Amino acid sequence: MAYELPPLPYDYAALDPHIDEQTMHLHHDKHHQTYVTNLNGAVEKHPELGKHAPEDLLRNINSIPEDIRTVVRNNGGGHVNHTMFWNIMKPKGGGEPTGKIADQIRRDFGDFEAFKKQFNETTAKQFGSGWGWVLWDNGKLTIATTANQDSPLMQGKFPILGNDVWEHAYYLKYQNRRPEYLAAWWNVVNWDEINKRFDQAQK
Ligand code: MN3
Repeated sequence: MAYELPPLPYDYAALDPHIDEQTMHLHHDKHHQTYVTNLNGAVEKHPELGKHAPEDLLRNINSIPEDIRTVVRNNGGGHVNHTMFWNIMKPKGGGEPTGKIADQIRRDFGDFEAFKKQFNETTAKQFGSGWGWVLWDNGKLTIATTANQDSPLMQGKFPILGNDVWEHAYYLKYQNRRPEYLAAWWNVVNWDEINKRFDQAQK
């Protein structure tokens, strides 16, 4: 198999009470696994693609053979988005941003509260399934959403962080209350990992 489901970097119950154990099991073991399985199925038809990092498949989505392009877009996107997602969270996370990303947030948004408010409001409004993003875009941080599993990498933008607003990410605990999930999510963000991604974005 070209691609593999990475293990969750902490226990399934570790993000409780903000994200419950059952949601983490279904989300990681079922949803993420399905994206990996479907991506592998597509790449089997063009095995030469399987030696590339999944991020590179997305960056070059327009050169993926047409017969598998949509499958790679949806499932390669799902794989890359979720791999990032598990890593930018941690138990006992949250708090104020630290390091270089804290400075950049101040520069581009004034303060953390204003940044969070803009992210939460923008992401709450994403119609249907998708993601809210903080992107590194031409030397500044911007906030955006994408539908489905579309990755900002397909538009040449680097995702510094993203939150999953598919209902599978929050419905068991929060039902239709997406804004409540968005507000709680900041309690589990991993600023160390987000700083690593910020460094990577600038390379
Ligand atoms: Mn998801």
